Amino acid sequence: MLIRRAQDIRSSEITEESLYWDRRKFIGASAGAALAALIPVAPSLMRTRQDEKLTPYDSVTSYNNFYEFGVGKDDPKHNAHMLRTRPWTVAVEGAVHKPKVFDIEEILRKYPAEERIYRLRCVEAWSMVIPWMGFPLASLLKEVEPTSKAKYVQFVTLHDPEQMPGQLRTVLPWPYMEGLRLDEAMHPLTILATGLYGKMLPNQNGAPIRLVVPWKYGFKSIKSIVRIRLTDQEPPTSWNQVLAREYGFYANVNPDVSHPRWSQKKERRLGKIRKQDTLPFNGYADQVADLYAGMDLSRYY
Ligand SMILES: Nc1nc2c(c(=O)[nH]1)N[C@H]1C(S)=C(S)[C@@H](COP(=O)(O)O)O[C@H]1N2
Ligand SMILES: [Mo]
Repeated sequence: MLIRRAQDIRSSEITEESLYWDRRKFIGASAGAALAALIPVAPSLMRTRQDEKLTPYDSVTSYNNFYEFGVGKDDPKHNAHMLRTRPWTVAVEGAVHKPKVFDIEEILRKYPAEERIYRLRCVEAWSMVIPWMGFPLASLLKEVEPTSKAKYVQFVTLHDPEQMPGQLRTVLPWPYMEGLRLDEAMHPLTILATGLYGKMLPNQNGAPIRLVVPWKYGFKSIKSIVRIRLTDQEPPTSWNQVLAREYGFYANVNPDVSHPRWSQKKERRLGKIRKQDTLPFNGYADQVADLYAGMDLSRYY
């Protein structure tokens, strides 16, 4: 009951963040201790919960980057209905003992979504706070048993210009591709999201399944994934292929490393007027900074 699966929640049940919080308060009052026992909440998530308001549902679902549906922020909302999210499969393959093509229904059944409130910061210096529904990517990767050769994980979005007309334009090399080092992929903060605000993921946010890596710039959080491939080499990524000087493989949120065309020191939280400071690793440094011990983060940006 407390860790609810996204598909168990009717879309009429929650329509906006204030109602959402009322529901949370109710759950908290009736079963606070049980909730605390069931969901391990990391310290920086606690901080998010205390100080940072959720970005309204309407903003989360109407101000998006999803170039497969156009390069304007409101294009995905208008065009993403063209994407058919069923049937849908995700192939997990490469350097694994048990490669497998998962049906999305099996994933939803086997890995019930739990709620994670994470900041998402775009490299373009806007940010949101989103109650995602998802599960650790590590769970899925463990099921296919990575071999000792697996050092990186590549992610690939659907490639179908009929459903994704933005792919007819050459703004990016298609399909959209991203990658993580294996330890980043296995980190407990890294999730595959299947919902937000307690509902199924809207198409414009990357239905039916997308990555969320909260300490990295938004472009690492690839949407509408059809393939996950474990590799021994650093995999190519779309943004790095098109503009290597501007978008590195690591893409950790870093206020001290400017994008070549703008500073990364501040960010605009959607719905707020005044800009706020961007935190190292997007505020998750206490949990992830040790992944990069000894690395020159101005070189490996
Ligand atoms: N397939 C795909 N994934 C993508 C993108 C994209 O254009 N195509 N845009 C990225 C960028 S730049 C950001 S900031 C986030 C935005 O996620 P949101 O729309 O859920 O806020 O998605 C990322 N994932
Ligand atoms: Mo972004």
